Amino acid sequence: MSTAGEFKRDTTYLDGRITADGRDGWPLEAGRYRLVVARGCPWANRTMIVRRLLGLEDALGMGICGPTHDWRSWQFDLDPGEKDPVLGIHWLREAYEKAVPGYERGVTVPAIVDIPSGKVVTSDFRQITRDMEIEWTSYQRDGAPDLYPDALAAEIEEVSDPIYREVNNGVYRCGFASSQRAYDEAYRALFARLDWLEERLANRRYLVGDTITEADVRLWTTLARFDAVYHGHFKCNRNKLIEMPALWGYARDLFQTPGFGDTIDFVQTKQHYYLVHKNLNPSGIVPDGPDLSGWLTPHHREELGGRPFGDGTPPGPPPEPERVPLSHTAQRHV
Ligand SMILES: N[C@@H](CCC(=O)N[C@@H](CS)C(=O)NCC(=O)O)C(=O)O
Repeated sequence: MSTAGEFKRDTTYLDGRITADGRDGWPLEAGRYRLVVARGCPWANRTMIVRRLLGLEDALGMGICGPTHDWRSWQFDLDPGEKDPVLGIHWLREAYEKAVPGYERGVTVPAIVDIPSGKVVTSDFRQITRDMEIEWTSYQRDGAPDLYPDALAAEIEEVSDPIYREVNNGVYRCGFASSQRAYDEAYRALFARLDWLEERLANRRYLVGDTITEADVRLWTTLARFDAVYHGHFKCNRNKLIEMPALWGYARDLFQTPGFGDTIDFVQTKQHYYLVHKNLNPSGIVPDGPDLSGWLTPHHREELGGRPFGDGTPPGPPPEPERVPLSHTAQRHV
């Protein structure tokens, strides 16, 4: 049963799949597809992290939209001439409309576009990371970790499911509730789940098993935005992430792990939320805080053991064009 005023997420996607055997009409091929993201978006952030951890940067290029969108769509307004240099388009909507003429649903990131035809193949963020893990294996780097070990699959989903409802989507349910009751319910569920996570992570380094898995990627992109955006903008303000010692240590540990923190642009993230949601922030003022220097402080989580990459190794630095400017990172406050 739903509560009046509850936020309802549109979860319809273009759902083509790029597979090694091409059974869905989209055969795996290096250089053929482009991942389209925006730095602010937590769902796109998952795909950026998995691409980095698996070392798919050369095989699957990435286009980065600017931080804001209007009713038309996201746009490539950060690129020279305000066009994605590979797709040659300004509005992401153009790629959705190539795929489905007269496309009327949400134009969302992340999306993967087939470069030769200019059509969006998929906007299904859950399947995108799974397919990077199971279909893109021939292009993964040496030392790529197994982010979804078969033996842990059931536990990954069991843990991720309530985290999705109450935390990842829970912060949106707080922010976009249009009745007090819907907000109260979302807020209670969010902090109850964060308390549960605080306990779970007190004695274990990662969410499932003793290595980084897809479950950590999914949770982390929300934690990374918590104090900068959700605490104020979405009224998730019982406390800040930095006031929950285990969760804050866990979030910092991953932030400092190559492939996670190096995908985060705090400036664009704040611009995205505070500028796009005019109903929540009519003045369009983007807050200056919070102080980000804490993200770089020692977390001591190594003392819990764990093997971040299992039998694999950490990825190298991001390709030069994808590096976040220092003034948009936690270094800004150091
Ligand atoms: N739509 C997907 C997730 C992707 C998503 O919501 N992306 C947001 C940015 S964080 C977006 O592109 N919004 C643009 C829009 O809805 O017009 C879902 O809810 O399952």
